[in-house]
Amino acid sequence: LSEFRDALEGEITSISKFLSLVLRHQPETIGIELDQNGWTDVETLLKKANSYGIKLDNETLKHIVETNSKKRFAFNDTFDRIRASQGHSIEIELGYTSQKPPEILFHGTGEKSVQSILDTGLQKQNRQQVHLSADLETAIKVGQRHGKPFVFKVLAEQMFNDKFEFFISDNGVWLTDNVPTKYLKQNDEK
Ligand code: HQG
Repeated sequence: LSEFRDALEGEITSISKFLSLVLRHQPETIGIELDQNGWTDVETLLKKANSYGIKLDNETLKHIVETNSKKRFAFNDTFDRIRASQGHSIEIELGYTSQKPPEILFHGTGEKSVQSILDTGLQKQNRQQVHLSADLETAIKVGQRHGKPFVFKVLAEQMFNDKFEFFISDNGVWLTDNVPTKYLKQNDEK
């Protein structure tokens, strides 16, 4: 049975990637629109997806929202709208309230970016914010997406005391606009 399970899991993963594409980056590829807070109508999303040959129904969508490993997507209270909880490249207002972060947060990147980050600090690049995590393991995983991983410690509490704003997304990712070099430490540095 394991091969059927693997096949199903593969399908779920590709639908999840499709949802990341249209809910974070390019809704226009299937002709949907996100409102200013990133929400879109579930029925329209399903209809448009189907019209582009993506087989997706309400039940599967609910399954993905509930079981997605990083809880990337969220429904509104009435389950008729959906959005990505973070990770957007298009400009939207997520509406999270500013919060005091833990003393230290982590950011995983690829070794090839380290020098540039030391030169200019962490920049949001194509996304709307810099993404940070409260735990080291997550940062290592994120870094692995960019080649040989490298983890920076971010002196988050110190930044907060210096009036930088921090937000935590519904799925537990810490967000901030940028991190100047003076708040960065290599993970093994004291
Ligand atoms: C790097 C995933 C050179 C930065 C993850 C990163 C995350 C610089 C890359 C979420 C730089 C941008 C975001 C500078 C930053 N010079 N490189 N000054 N400043 N960078 O994908 O943080 O699975 O936009 O280190 O789990 O890797 O999609 O950001 O390597 O939460 O849900 O520029 O995406 O979530 O890459 O990942 P990304 P990220 P999902």
